[in-house]
Amino acid sequence: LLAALQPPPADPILALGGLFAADPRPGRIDLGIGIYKDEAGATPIMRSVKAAEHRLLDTRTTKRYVGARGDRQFAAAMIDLVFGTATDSGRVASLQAPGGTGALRVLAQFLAAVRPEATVWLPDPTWLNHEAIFAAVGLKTAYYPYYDRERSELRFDALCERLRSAAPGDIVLLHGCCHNPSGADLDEAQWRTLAGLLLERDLIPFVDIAYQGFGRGLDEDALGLRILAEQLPELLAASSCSKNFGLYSERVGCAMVLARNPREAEIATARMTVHARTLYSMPPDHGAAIVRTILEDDALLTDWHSELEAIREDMNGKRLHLAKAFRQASGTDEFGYLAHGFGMFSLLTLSPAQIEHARSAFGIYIVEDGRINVAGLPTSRIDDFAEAILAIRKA
Ligand code: PLP
Ligand code: TYF
Repeated sequence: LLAALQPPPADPILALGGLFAADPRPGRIDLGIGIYKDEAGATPIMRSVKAAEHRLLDTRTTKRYVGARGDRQFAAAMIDLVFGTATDSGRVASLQAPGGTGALRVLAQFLAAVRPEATVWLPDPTWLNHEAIFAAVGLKTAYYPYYDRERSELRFDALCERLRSAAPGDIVLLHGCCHNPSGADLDEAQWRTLAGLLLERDLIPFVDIAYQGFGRGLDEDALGLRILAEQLPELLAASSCSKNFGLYSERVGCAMVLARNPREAEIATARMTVHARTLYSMPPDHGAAIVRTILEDDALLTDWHSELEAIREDMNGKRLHLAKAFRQASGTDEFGYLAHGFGMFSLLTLSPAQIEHARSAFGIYIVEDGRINVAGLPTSRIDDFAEAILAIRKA
């Protein structure tokens, strides 16, 4: 069974974390995995989350099974958080899932069962796991142009042109906001253009929204998804609470399907539970209970909003500082795009050798495609970082 087995290729983002942990240099900087970090490099539990946990500890009396749909009040609250008033909530099927990844996988499994011939179109570039998740359920994937690494900008015209050639009934995966890895998002006009194109070509959007609240704000970050929901008859969405609630390890997410009417939505939910049952039976309860407790309580909700706003402002402040530091050190505006990106990630145009050089000579850990987690960069190190990157590019 095992004698001929080769080790699988490593996930470059997770592997980088291992290298960082093994590096004894005190001043090293981890810009790898996407977790929010404060100035001290810590990822503390949010105040509102702690308060909700205390409340659960005091009031919960049982750990009975939650069922394959998970917590229905959580799933209903997530529809409001993600879709707002863009659609009648009765048209949305929703199921609590283990993280955004669990939601993606349940929806992929659902698609493989109902539309096995479809191609899933992914942005180039995208999160590495996307292709692997659809491949795991036997769906074909293809890429549409999304981001120009040389010019550090969106390729919206090329994106539209490629999607016009997709077959009717194909699926188009979109990042709801804070695109991973580029930080480049569509603006409102582009979302509207895209909605028209998807409608005209009979393509089904699949929105992965893993960073709601990290870009412009909770409602602002859902704007693209809501435009699609208003204009298209059907849509899939995978939402994650890992980042915006800081619940990474608890595995909280939600799989949602916008249907044409409540009857079809009920069927979609029932179909998703079949996939959940064979994948993991039922989702873990604790994290979703925390999220529900916060979303249903005015005081906790207000506190969570202000914590999220502080995180967002910190990241946006770092982006401005970073762009300014590069402008001062380089005398050009080549890095101005860093200030205009959203969420945690942006891409630097560096060769593999330069990325390796950053690690060995400066202790700066950058993902192999040049992705940096802006939140991993302490404000006190931003100027040094810009100078180090420019020195590496000159070497
Ligand atoms: N989708 C994207 C684009 C991501 O970057 C991530 C990573 O964190 C996820 C989905 C899944 O997040 P999780 O499964 O940790 O909730
Ligand atoms: O892109 C990131 O850094 C996050 C976290 O296999 C992550 O999405 C990275 C790799 C992975 C799982 C999660």
